Amino acid sequence: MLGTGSSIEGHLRDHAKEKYIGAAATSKALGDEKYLEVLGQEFNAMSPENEMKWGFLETSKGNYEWDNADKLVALAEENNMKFRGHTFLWHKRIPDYAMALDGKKSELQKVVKDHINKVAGHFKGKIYAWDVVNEVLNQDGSGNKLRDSLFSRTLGSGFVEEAFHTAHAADPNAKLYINDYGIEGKNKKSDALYELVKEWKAKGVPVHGVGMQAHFREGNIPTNYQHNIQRFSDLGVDVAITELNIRYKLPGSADKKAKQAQDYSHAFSACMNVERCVGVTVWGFTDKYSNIFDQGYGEQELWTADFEPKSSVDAVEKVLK
Ligand code: 9MR
Repeated sequence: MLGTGSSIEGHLRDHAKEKYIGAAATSKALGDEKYLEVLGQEFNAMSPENEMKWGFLETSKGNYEWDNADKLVALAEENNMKFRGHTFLWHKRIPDYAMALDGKKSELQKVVKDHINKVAGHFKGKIYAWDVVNEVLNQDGSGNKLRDSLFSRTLGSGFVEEAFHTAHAADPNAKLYINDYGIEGKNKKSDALYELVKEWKAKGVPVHGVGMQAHFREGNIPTNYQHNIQRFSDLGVDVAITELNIRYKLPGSADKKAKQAQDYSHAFSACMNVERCVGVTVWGFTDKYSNIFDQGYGEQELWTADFEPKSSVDAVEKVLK
């Protein structure tokens, strides 16, 4: 059938000039040759889909298993790709022993600091950027602007700044990001983040970038996306699109696929048009290994489950060119 496939010549990464094009990779697919081929050929940056999350690394108290994360870092090096570390602190995937420190401030403070030092130290020199904190904002910018979590409850709102200081001391060359979802457009949540970043910059907190996840339902790209990226970059930080994918309601159709390509194009353009938007990472690149968290929706990646490039790949290529 015509119209669903791609006609690209060359590879996406060849067209990414000043900006990188990345993909989240999963260690589950490391035995899949076709997966490795497309990943290395098309992308020049990588994020670990799960392998650097706290609970995945520290499998029992004090016992860090680096193997899967190390394999991804080595693969990125082989393919000359930048690496985005994801993530030191998230309210999910926290080891049980740390979860049990709810309410115990000084103990949790020490454990968090040790964790950041250990992980940043292990990968020191290999990481282009770290998502220091992930999804710490609340939805409406109320109160101290942070979501209720083990960290905010027990350590207070200063935990974010402290995490940035710790990470910066541990790996001074890595760019340090705050990463979140729902901040792609201008809204209460992104307004709250804007105020926080401004405050942190004024205080000398080493925050270097804002990561906008960008898990979109088709037809839901905010109209003020580029403008919003621009206003953050005007604060003197880099911006990255960190987890892009565009899902539609299944089953797919030619129309949905065409609209998906338009949406991918729109999202990439929003970044390409802003100088300090440094790159776009897609969260998975093939529907074969794709995390679906929205029931009934899917086919959200650039390549099909059979590694056929979709027309979205053409659309992205045009924007990169
Ligand atoms: O894609 C990831 C999935 O495989 C994991 O089960 C899940 C929980 O660890 O995390 C997913 O990745 C999330 C990312 O770390 C943060 N933003 C939302 C992503 C998609 O749910």
